[in-house]
Amino acid sequence: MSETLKVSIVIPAINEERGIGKTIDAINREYCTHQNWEVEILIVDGDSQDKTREVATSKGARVILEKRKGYGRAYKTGLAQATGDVIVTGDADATYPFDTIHTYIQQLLDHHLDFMTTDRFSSLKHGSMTLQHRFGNLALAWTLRLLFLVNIRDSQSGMWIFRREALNHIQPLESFNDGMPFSEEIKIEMFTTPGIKAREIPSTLYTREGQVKLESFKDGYKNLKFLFKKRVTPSQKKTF
Ligand SMILES: Nc1nc2c(ncn2[C@@H]2O[C@H](COP(=O)(O)OP(=O)(O)OP(=O)(O)O)[C@@H](O)[C@H]2O)c(=O)[nH]1
Ligand SMILES: [Mg+2]
Repeated sequence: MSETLKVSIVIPAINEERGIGKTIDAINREYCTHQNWEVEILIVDGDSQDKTREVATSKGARVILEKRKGYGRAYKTGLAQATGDVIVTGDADATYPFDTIHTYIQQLLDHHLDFMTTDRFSSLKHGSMTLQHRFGNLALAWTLRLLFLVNIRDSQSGMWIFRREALNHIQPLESFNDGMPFSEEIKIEMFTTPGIKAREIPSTLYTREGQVKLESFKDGYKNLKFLFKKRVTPSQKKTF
């Protein structure tokens, strides 16, 4: 049998009782066990007022309570506690293809990659993204490409598959943005750090379960402002 690979699945969640169960159930644990991958599921809960924590625990996940607000804040806390050799992320709203992550992990291993981000636009499911969101995402991705010369189509995708070791070569986790810009920031860091092999892969997006947390205009503007600010801020990353 092949050597054990530890996989940590890190999922931020706030009031996602409608999507969290479906999200966790989609993971093909049978395949992982067959491959001798040991899977831990970490739910970083932002003090949900519904049954998110109970549902997550009943599905075998470990719940980390992070009361401080923010998508990025949740990831900073969750990633610091993830012990896997490989980390997989995604939302708790059943939009990301957790049913396919075993093939993504296999791809990371087979191609000796350090970081993969998923392009949701390759196969958007009907009704999964409003026209307004699509336009916003397009504008943000264009800005990121121009400012950082990183060739990715989907700068806001929340599903990444990467080696934990890569985190040791980018800027310290704590200096990342606490809000939604965390998503674009991790891609900029991974794609612009020499020595890190990063790739964007085709993926999909399903229709959301439960209430939207994103505030389109406010978050879109914050993400845009963040890109310009980061462009002129000196990097804090270590080199290989
Ligand atoms: N712990 C924690 N999780 C959060 C917070 N804000 C958002 N999340 C979670 O982070 C994930 C991303 O948030 P979403 O509201 O789905 O944002 P989005 O995917 O850009 O927008 P949608 O198109 O509505 O899905 C979801 O699983 C949320 O529950 C927060 O402040 N704390
Ligand atoms: Mg979402």
